[in-house]
Amino acid sequence: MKLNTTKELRLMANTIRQDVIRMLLPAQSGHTAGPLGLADIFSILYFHEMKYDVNKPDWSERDRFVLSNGHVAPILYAAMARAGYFPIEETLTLRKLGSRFQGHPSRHWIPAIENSSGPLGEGLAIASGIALAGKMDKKSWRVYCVTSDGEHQEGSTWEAVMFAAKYKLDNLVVLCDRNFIQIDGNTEDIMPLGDMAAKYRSFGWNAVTINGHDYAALMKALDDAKKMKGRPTMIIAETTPGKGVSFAENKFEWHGRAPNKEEAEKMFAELGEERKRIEAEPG
Ligand SMILES: Cc1ncc(C[n+]2csc(CCOP(=O)(O)OP(=O)(O)O)c2C)c(N)n1
Ligand SMILES: [Mg+2]
Repeated sequence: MKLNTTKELRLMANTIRQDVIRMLLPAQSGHTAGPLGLADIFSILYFHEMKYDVNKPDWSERDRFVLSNGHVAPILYAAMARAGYFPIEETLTLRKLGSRFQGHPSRHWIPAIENSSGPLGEGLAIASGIALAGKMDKKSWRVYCVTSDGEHQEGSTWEAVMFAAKYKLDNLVVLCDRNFIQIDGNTEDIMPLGDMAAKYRSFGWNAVTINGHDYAALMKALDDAKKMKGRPTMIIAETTPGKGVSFAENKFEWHGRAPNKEEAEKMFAELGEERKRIEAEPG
């Protein structure tokens, strides 16, 4: 499903943010900050950018989407449900015994999920391998990968960075959720990552740093990536963890906890207000 305007995409981001809260509440465990921070990126990827067919999840010409930081699963489930892969109601079984919507995504149970994830630091290697296969087969589909800043503290990520540059994987575009938090603190306190785009450039990538909630900037960076020849693209998307909920924004404490009933009500209220503001804007 394609959405034509930024307003529609922003409303979709608001919808999937609310879906995330709806999933986390009955689960009473899971991650809040990352999924809320990534909602705008997922709205653009699933409703503007990527080529796929929900009725043919294994369509050979689909763009491949690799989620590396699997703990943000609720935002992936919400976007895929709203795209039409499965009913949104089923995602409310998040983290329940027997549900296919576990805390981290599994490719065995859910259509169109290319990679199971959860162990961090694997996705970029998986995405690079898929991109190389696409090149060897002379395919026109592209590989989209979402990764996190915390994952860049792992050596395996940098092995994949070298690999993708060596094989000139210009069919690969990676978005890094640069939210400056990880499980137990701020990234720059725990293991500083510094200027990530500069690091990527020095490894031979095309790399830009943008505001990960700026629709025009995200769309331009994705378009530029398509025009880039001979280099993979890294979009360092600076996001606000917990985006949309004032008391959760920029707090690493919300990395891995679910809202209780009272907190969820406040979250719905704030997101509901934001929805009204977006709806009131000119088309
Ligand atoms: C290999 C591995 N080590 C540790 C973990 C535990 N873990 C889960 S999320 C996380 C924080 C990673 O940072 P980031 O992805 O930036 O988190 P966020 O921004 O979503 O808070 C850690 C250490 C894991 N899932 N995999
Ligand atoms: Mg982070």
